Amino acid sequence: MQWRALVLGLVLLRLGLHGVLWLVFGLGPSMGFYQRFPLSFGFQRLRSPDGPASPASGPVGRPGGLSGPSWLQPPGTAATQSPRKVPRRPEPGVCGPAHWGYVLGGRDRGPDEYEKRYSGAFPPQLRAQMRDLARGMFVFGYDNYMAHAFPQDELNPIHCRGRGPDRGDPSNLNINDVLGNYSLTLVDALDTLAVMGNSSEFQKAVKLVINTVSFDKDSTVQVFEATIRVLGSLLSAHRIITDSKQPFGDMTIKDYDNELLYMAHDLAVRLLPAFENTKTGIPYPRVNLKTGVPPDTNNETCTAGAGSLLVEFGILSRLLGDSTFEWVARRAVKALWNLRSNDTGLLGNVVNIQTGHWVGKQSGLGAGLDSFYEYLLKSYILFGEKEDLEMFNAAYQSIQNYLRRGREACNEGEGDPPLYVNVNMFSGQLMNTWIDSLQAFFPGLQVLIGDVEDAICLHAFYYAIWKRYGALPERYNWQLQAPDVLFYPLRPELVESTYLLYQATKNPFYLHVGMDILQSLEKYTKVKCGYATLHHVIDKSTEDRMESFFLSETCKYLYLLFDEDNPVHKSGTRYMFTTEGHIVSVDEHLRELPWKEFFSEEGGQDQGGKSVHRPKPHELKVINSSSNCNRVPDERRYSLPLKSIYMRQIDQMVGLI
Ligand code: DMJ
Repeated sequence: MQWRALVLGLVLLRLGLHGVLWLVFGLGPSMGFYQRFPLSFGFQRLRSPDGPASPASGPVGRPGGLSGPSWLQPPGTAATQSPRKVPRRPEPGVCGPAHWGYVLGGRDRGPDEYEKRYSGAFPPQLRAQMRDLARGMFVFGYDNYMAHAFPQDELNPIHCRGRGPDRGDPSNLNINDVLGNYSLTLVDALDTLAVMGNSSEFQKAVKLVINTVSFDKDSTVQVFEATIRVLGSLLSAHRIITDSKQPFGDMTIKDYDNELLYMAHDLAVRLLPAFENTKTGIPYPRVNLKTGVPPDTNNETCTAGAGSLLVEFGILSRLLGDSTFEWVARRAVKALWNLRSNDTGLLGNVVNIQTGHWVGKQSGLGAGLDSFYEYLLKSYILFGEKEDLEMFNAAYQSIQNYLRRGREACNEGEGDPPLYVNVNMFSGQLMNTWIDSLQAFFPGLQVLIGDVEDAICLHAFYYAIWKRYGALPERYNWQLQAPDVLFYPLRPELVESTYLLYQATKNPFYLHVGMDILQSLEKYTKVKCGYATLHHVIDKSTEDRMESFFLSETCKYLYLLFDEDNPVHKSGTRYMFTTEGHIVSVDEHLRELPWKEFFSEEGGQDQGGKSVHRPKPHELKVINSSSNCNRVPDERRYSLPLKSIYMRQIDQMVGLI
């Protein structure tokens, strides 16, 4: 009797909890804004095709009796179907409205209702309002940084103060990896000023950077962070200044003499010691900008940190006509690539740069690996080197084979909707049941390769989490359906994917998503002098930190989402975003090698056909370079694949989470 009472009590408790969630988070009938745009976010436990869900404890992939979400099961099991071949294109007639009528089951909604709900539902006035809100968000953060923090690296938005490296505690890597005492936030924000068309502030900021920022600092920074946030921004701003077409308004600088390019070169040279004395060619994770690799340094690096330098280093090399930078970055990518598992084709997340031994065997899409994949594709887009695309395609296929769980198609078939999980790189076995917020960049990457249907699915999953908390927790446990790590440092990844999906689909749904994100940022993170990191996505407590990527990425993508006529996505121009959201125009000039060949380990030939000795890692020295950056770029449109999507696909997807 007691036992039965306990079970009954638990059932009632659970029903009560669902009721509370239903009321508090609006997971049931829509209210307010969502009366016009109703989405139902049923956070019900996912069920396997043949029975109720059960906890994911116990060995995964046990033959027979598998239970719980199919995400727990290895790919290729009956429940999950065989690994997905990519890119998957919907077959005509299969994904059409008639089929969805079946998939949606009881929810009998005709096409008209979906048309009404999602199409034309975002009036131009509202869009302009949201664009202005995004610009205002940037301006508030930027102005406060300039007033209270510059020339320090970051703004502490709650106490209205500046923040620099933590000299008192060198082990505080969370701060010291990023803050180099080089006015990080100002540097990182340069091209956002241009994208927003603010030429006077852009010109002022560039002059400030030229006149006040120096890299001759006793700062030990992470090579990756310095590259994507500082080097990338300098190069992007340099290209904006020297662009003969000036699409953003007059962003030229009087008497500009390539100073930003020289600064980029200076910084890159200071990062080069990371590539010396490494047996594998994989760089050390950190360098001191004055003294090189610290004697007590760590030999372990994450894959993304070591393998996502090619875009910035490649641009620098090609602008300078000096292959050194691209060569070291490319060698690092290849070294990592050669260490992938023979069986799965996957890479781990942490590697020893001397032994090539994988210290972290977790393979996933988030922290430690995210931008590694991103830069394989983006390097190809920018430089046109076939080998980059080949590596990307192979990596993408392995991701589909081993990381992607759930049913093959987003909107049809048996099983749970798709999700990308973290697995052991050698066995493909599930390693944990969380995903991290960094992974939310992946749908954006999928848009770039035209796998839009899958991107829509995955994006909807992340958006559903955002809806629940008004932010993305750093880690979310999909089995427990609760955050594992609770902070949200104003990251851009979901906005980035939202923007790219909007560009690909032009579906107003993504404008609604953007509006939702803007509104929660305003509501939960705006403080006295800027926008603050959310310490806890549930109780909404804040931390006194505004990371530089908030201005360089989060605000930029939000603004671009609503700024329909921005030159970034207008025809006649073509831009790509670096992993830090810096814009780079894609043009033939960057596809030309100013040197003849350089990809062999031994050496290559210069333009005159003379053979060139390729330095070994320990021989690397600063190589003088001459600038050829004033060539007029040959603009050609880089177009995202434009595909229209079906409205109910979204509705069904979010309803399933
Ligand atoms: C940024 O610095 C970049 O987007 C990077 O690739 C990942 N992390 C942050 C933002 O979350």
